[in-house]
Amino acid sequence: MTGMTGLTRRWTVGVLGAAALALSACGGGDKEPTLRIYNWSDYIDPALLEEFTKETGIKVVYDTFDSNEVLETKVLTGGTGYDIVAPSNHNVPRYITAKAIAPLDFARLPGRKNLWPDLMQRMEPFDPGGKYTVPYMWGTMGIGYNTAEIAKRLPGVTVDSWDVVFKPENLAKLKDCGVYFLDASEDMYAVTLNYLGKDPNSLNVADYEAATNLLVSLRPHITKIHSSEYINALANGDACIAIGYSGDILQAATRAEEAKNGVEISYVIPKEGSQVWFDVFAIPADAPNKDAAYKFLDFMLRPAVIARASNYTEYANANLPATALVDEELRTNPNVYPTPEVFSRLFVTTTKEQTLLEQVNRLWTRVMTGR
Ligand code: N2P
Repeated sequence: MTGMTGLTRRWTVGVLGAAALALSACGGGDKEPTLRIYNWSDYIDPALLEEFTKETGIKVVYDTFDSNEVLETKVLTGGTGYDIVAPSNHNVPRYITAKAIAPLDFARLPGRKNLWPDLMQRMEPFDPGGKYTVPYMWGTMGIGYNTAEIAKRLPGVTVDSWDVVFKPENLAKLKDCGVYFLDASEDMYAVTLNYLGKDPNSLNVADYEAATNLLVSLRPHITKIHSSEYINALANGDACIAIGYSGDILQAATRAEEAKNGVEISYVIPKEGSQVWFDVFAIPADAPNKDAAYKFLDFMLRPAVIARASNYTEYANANLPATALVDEELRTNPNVYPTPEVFSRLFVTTTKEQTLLEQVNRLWTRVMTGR
C-alpha cells in the first residue's frame, strides 16, 4: 500500500518492486506498461497481482473503492485513467447507456468459455450476451455478528431475522457494543424495503420515504455507516453487529480467528430474504491501456487463478471449472455458494432511472445525518 487519497486506496505492483517505484518517482521507470485497476476493497489476493506482473511485465496500479455510488460517479464522468473497473449488476445498464464502458472483443478473452452459464443467465437482464462485462465475484447482503456479545444482550434470540437490526428496541440494546451499517444507498434501501414487506425494487418514492423513516429512527443506535471498516471492527471487537456483504463478514471471522482474540463472528442471510449481487469487470471506454486490461481479464478467467481469488476474498466466483478448485470449506458453505433453498429467498436489485436515484440519494442523506 503506497498511498491513499480520499476513499481511494492504492497499491502498486511493479516488475522490479521497490526499485521500479523509486525509478518511476524520479522519472526513469515510466516506460513500463501499466495496468490501472479500480476494484472493491478487500476483493483480491495481492499475490495474484504480483504473479500477473511477473508473467506479463505489466506494472499494476491497484486502487480501491467501497461502494457502487462512488465508482459510478467517477466512471460516468469519464477520464478516470482506469483500465478495469468493477460495478455490480444493477449499475451496469447505466454504464452501457452512458457509453462509459467498452464492448468486449471476445476473441481476446478465450477464458470466457469458463464462465458459469447460470451466472451469465442471471446477468442477462443487465448485460445481454455479456457483451460488456466479465463476471468476477458474487455474494449476498446479510448480518455479521459477534455471537457472544449478541447472546449477552439479546438472550435466547436466534439471529435469523432482520428484526435484530431493524427493530429499534433490539438495536438500542446493541448500541454499546458497536453497530455498523453499509454506506450504500441502493443496497441498504433494497433490504430495508424488503423487510418492510415492500417491493425491494420499488419505483415508488413513498416506499423509500417509509424506509428512510425506519432507518432514521435507528440512527441513534448506529455507531458508524461505512462500507468497509466493519471488517476490522467486527474482527477486533469494536463492532458486535453489522449489515454487510457475505465475504467481507467471513473475512472478519477469519481475521478474528487468526488474531486468536476470542472473537467469534457469524454470518446470516436473514429468513425474510436478502439481496444477491453480481460484481463484474468492465473496461472503461477511455481506458488508456485496453491491451493490458484484456490480458488481466483473461488471466482472471483461469480457473486456478480465480479459485485462489475466492479462497482469499471468501466470495463465490463465476467460473464453473474453478468451483472444484475452491477450498472445500468455502464451496460447501451455503452462505457462499447458496443452496436452492437459500437462493429462493434472495432477490436481485434491478436498474433504476437516474431521476429516482437522485431522490433516493437525497433521502439517504437523511439517514446519514439522522434527521
Ligand atoms: C467487497 C465487497 C463487494 C461486494 N469488499 C459488493 N458488491
